[in-house]
Amino acid sequence: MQVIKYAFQQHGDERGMLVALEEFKDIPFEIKRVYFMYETKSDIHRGFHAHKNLEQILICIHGSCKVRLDNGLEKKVVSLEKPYEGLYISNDMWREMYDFSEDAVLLVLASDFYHEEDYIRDYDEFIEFSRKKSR
Ligand code: T46
Repeated sequence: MQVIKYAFQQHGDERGMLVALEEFKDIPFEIKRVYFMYETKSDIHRGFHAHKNLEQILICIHGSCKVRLDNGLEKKVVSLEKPYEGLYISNDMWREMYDFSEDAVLLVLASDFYHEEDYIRDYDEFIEFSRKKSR
């Protein structure tokens, strides 16, 4: 399984750091939605779904968290600990976010608006979906 983790360009000077993200340049898709999660308790696991079409980039802009990715054949855990790191997640990855630090803010850039019907929330359905895709 290929994990795509970007290290975005950091613009730093004596005032501090700045990261700028532009669609189709730093981010490989049109950014149609931005959301973020914070105050996630350390024992909480979120996600547990894949998507039919959505592409996303996850950036832990403060604190840290882990993401477990599962493509139906393999699983990998990725740590997000730096505000300039972005994890690309294609639609066909089952994802789980966990191990949030108390101060974690997880920012997500998404290629589409929120559509509940785009979610695959049943694991067996996800396995069937990924098998059909790889046929
Ligand atoms: C994903 C992972 C990384 C909205 O109303 N609009 C939105 O854009 C989103 C993302 C959520 N919501 C509502 C739906 C739920 O009532 O916010 C509530 C929490 O969403 P959810 O349980 O889907 O959150 P997570 O953390 O399980 O998953 C989210 C994204 O939904 C998902 O697409 O890939 O983060």
